[in-house]
Amino acid sequence: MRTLTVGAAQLGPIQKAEGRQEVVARMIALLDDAAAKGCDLVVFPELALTTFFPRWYMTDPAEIDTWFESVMPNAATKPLFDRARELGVAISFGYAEKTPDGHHFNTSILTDKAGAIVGKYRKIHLPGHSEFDEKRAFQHLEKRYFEPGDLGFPVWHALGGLMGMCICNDRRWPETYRVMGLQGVEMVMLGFNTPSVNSQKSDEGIEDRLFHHKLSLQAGAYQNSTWVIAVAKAGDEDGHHLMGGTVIVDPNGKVVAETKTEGDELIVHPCDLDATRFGKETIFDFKRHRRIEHYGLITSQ
Ligand code: CDT
Repeated sequence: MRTLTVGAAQLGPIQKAEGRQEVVARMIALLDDAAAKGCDLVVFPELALTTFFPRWYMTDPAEIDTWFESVMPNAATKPLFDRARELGVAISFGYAEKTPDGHHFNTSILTDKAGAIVGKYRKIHLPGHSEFDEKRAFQHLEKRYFEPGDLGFPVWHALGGLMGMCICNDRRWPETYRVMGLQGVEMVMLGFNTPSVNSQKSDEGIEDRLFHHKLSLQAGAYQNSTWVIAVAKAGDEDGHHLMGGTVIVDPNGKVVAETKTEGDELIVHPCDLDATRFGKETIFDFKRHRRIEHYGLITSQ
């Protein structure tokens, strides 16, 4: 057994006016709870430090940049890194990244138990639109504020396993899991901010949204025989509701832990990374069973 005890640390809503320091204090409280429960790793949501700002239409580059971090860790997040190091707990969380040469990404990182960043992923599948869309019930401007990630879908030897990351909308694409699966991934960590209604289809509500969310995660986990840790930012942000549904999915595709609320809430599960072996060596032994001569269309268009 290679057991990694994982905490999926759901965050409740973060209002537009809420500062990063307040949010980091909430993250530290979840981290403390996770450490007391024996966690090796705590996973936080996408854009964990702020409200889901891509719902707001902005034109002033200086205003837009207030939502981005140009250094990580920085003054606001240092207390989180310091506490993680003191506790000997690895962390993963998402934030808006501005690079030294001015590129903007929706990013997540993984640290080791000493608080050093050992992995970085930049969101590849950016949903939504880039200009104000009056036809939508609310805006989802990720294509305006972020560039598609430029790092691919790497996996990292960390915490005694092979770890991968993706972010929110990436979880709906089978290619996301398969590219990591082909590298032998044993645990995929992801955060999400998912509005509980479809801005272009008012009759698609929270029940359907939760269904598609779990369907994607469970299929990705099963078809690649990997753990999937999916962590929400949930609840009502300035009148805009985000669904919950933080889950831990085992390599058999089963949900083994799930949050019950839309607030700050920790769920914990001891994840045996060796439980990925059976699927990888039998039905999803890619080397033996895949027929890549028939898959060309997937990458040619
Ligand atoms: N954050 C994020 O990627 N949210 C999307 C909403 C899609 S609607 C434009 C998601 O796939 O959950």
